[in-house]
Amino acid sequence: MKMNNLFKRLAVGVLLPSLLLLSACGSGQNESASADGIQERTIKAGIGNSKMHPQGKGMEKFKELVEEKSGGKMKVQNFFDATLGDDQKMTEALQGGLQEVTVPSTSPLVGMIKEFGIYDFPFVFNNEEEAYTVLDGTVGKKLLEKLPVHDLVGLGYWENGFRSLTNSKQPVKTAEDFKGLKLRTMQNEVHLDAFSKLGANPSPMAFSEVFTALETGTVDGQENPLATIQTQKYNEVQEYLSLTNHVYTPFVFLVSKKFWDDLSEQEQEIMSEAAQEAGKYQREVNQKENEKALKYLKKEGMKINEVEPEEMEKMKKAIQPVTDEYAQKFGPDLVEEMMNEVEKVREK
Ligand code: TK8
Repeated sequence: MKMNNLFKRLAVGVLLPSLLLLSACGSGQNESASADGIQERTIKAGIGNSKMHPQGKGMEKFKELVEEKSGGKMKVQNFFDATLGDDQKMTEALQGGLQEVTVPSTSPLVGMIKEFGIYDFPFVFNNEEEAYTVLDGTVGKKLLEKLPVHDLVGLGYWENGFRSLTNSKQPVKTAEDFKGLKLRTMQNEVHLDAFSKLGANPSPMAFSEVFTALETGTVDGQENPLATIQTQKYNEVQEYLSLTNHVYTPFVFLVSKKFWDDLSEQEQEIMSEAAQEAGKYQREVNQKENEKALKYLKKEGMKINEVEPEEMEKMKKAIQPVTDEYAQKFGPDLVEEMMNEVEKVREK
């Protein structure tokens, strides 16, 4: 009894006020709000790709912009190469308030928000402009609005981009060439089912495990945009690069909602503007670096092939049942809205 009372008093007298004090301070800052509404803060940001990848360059731009706009009060600490964990793990760290920012591919987030899977339908976008129209338009916004109930805030889309296939066995020129290939895919059911439909043996795997899996032959191949193939040095363990461009992957800029809710309006604006400005820059860099990467990979001796449009059409047909099935699951109206947006760009 006595202990109990003592504990209660301690709780009310010491623990409670210090807890209140802690939550008033929020995470990562040590000064109270100043006249301009900006406090000293440290923002821990992590991504899966390297500092040299366009995504890394985007993060460095974000850091520069936040620090500049906050007069040096808000600091961004960038962590690259999945040192804080892979996309799913970092997203969970944001939800728990242990990390402030991450920019994952949307694909591994489908376990949380299934509708993100509409971006995983192969051969939907023909070029970046079509993708930007959907992502920056009403469809893209609707999906970002699904984040806050999961303790996340989405500040827009960056670009991972069009994915192509590498493997150690053979050039992939036709739908038949996928048969029997052991492929790493992202942790995403649309990708898994689509590659299965083509006759490949796909297995889902976190990004940071891919190089070793390719090197040891656990899988024969993987698919990613060219800048990733270059910066992850997949060319050292893969002989063939087939320019399939089979699907476009966006990155989504995520902030921990716990952290976000603690920010002043001014601070939220700084984060939001910086994420968008850096995103614009990142998309430009990405397009340029993907072009450069193709030349680099050729020079490094990868055997590169294109895929004829009729063969692409056959691949698309083969996986149509998968797309149809998931369109039902994700919401036919949403899929229709996306396709209408794409059509509008095509008609221009
Ligand atoms: C990086 C990943 C990567 C993605 C993948 O964290 O997993 O293959 O393309 O860019 O998001």
